[in-house]
Amino acid sequence: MSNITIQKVEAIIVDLPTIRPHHLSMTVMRNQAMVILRFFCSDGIEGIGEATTIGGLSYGEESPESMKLNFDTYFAPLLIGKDATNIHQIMYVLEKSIRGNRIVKSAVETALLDAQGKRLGVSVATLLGGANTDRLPVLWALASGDTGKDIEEAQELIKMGRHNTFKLKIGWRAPEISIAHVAAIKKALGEEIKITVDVNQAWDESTAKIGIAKLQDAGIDLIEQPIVKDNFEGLSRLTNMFIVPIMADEALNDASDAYKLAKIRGGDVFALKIGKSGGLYNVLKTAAVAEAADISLYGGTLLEGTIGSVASAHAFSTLKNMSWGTELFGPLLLTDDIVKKGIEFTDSSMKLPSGPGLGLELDLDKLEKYRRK
Ligand code: MUC
Ligand code: MG
Repeated sequence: MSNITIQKVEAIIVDLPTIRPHHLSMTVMRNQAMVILRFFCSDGIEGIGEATTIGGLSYGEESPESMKLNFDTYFAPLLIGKDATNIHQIMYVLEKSIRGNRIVKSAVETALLDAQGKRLGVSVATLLGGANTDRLPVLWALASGDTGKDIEEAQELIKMGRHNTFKLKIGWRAPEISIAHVAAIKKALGEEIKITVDVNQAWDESTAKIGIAKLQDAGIDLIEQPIVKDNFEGLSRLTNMFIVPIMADEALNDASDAYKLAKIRGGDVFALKIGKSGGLYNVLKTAAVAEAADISLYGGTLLEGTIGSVASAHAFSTLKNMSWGTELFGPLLLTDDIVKKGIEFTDSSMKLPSGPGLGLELDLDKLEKYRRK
């Protein structure tokens, strides 16, 4: 046991504006609320983490407000005075004492890894065993709610070289309207541009059978979570029925879900997210189950800002094959940032920051500016 302890912790809700409304099947996001964790350790090192979800309580069971309240009330007393260098020991205590709250657990583990990396002078990816790559492919989600605007947005981004793959968020309109929207975008962008579709659980299984057949005919590359998350057998039936790959997102939280889905082939691809899994080590366990079952990997997001996206990128960078790339574009959806130097997005990919820990520095003025009063 080291004598380096966690002395003080803080959870700050920040609200950042988005560049445009972002339409999902269950909500329209007009700004993003993130809970930023700051851990101050007895050796003078600070670790930072981020707990972010989508649209209050409309996407998952944790909201920004519940995450801050639960952190302050239940997590903080378990963290103060603990050995800051023993991350597994702290996470085991949290696992035993606190049910669920996976997004907060992920942010806690991120802050501990950031501090430990800074302490040892190595990156979070190095702490996880080493990065396999320092660049990860990043797609962009078209979700303005308007077909013409989505096409213009995509064409501009292709011209800039920022993205060459697009994910379309559908399911909030009637299936025939959604499918016509997807087909029009695919046709306008052409063969070389990959298009994936996220239905975010909006269809029942029989609607999904008809809808996916049409999306497959339109040349769509990947279909994400077409049906309700609990219908594992349905996901398995759809996976067996179609050539176009089906991806499990909301159905899959941790390695135990991954195991249950893998056993029945509920998905050709798994969307990994540190928030869903409850941390970086856990997301790698989920990935290990997928790899064992020959299920492909995709680096997902809960539309985190820079801290959460970089934490995800450190974990994803250690995997040997992220064959479907990532969607770590969250920071690009925001008009501003709360870190000094953000992520570099070029060539349809992002670069992993190179400094110790996450490789990020908080901008305290911006943190104050966007802090919820
Ligand atoms: C989801 O379900 O994948 C990720 C990108 C995006 O636009 O929404 C999220 C959530
Ligand atoms: Mg999804």
